[in-house]
Amino acid sequence: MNVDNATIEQAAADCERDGYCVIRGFFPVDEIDRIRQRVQRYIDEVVPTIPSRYVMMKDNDDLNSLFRLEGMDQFDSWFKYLTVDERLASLTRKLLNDDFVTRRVEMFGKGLRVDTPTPPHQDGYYFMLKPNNALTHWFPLDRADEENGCIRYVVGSHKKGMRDHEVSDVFGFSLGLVDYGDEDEADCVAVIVDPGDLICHHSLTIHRADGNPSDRKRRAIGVVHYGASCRQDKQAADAHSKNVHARWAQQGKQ
Ligand SMILES: O=C(O)CCC(=O)C(=O)O
Repeated sequence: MNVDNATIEQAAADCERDGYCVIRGFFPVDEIDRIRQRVQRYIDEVVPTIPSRYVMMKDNDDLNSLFRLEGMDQFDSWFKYLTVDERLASLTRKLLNDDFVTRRVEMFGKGLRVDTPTPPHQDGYYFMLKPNNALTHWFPLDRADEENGCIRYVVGSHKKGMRDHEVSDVFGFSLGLVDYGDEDEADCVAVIVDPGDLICHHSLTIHRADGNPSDRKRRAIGVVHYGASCRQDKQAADAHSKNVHARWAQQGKQ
């Protein structure tokens, strides 16, 4: 679909109020089919050729446990179209109230009966930007609902600033909120989406997801954009990334 102004305005109002927005039927279903095919090709042909830190599996011998493909646009130029796509770009500029630079395209997966949760976190904590103005587009390749680990947002949390995070023991998610509690959970809503739908969330919005005890996959693509006016503490961000990967390597995870 072309994104018309009314849709963009509504998305911006929702995102400003809640910290996230959902646009139903944003992508034609045949486009999602093509992306699924390219993800499969990526797994078959690209994954064997790239460093393991860009391919995260809970168990390296079990493809069903694959939960993250990082930097897909870096290793397969086909995915770059998502970083310049004018439908997403016009939405991003409006929601960030700024021009943008793309951080990366990634896949978030939850395989069948892989009951690993996504800890509550704010993306901005590890983006290390000033001001903290970034946006993630998250869209499902499979229906995502309460049974297979859909994303859950703490409504309005983007207005309450950055919270403290600590090292998370969930492999692949380096940090989680220190003090996520009942009050947060009371404001937390499960966002059920079908292939074609698009979610956008701000880098200060607290979000989490349950594991996937079901017999259905839950795969999604994430495209992260930073506001062009933000400055990143690159040294701190690189040091954090290095530490995290060293820790996972020590645990035999990479
Ligand atoms: O897909 C997930 O479970 C996590 C996604 C996420 O944390 C994000 O897009 O920032």
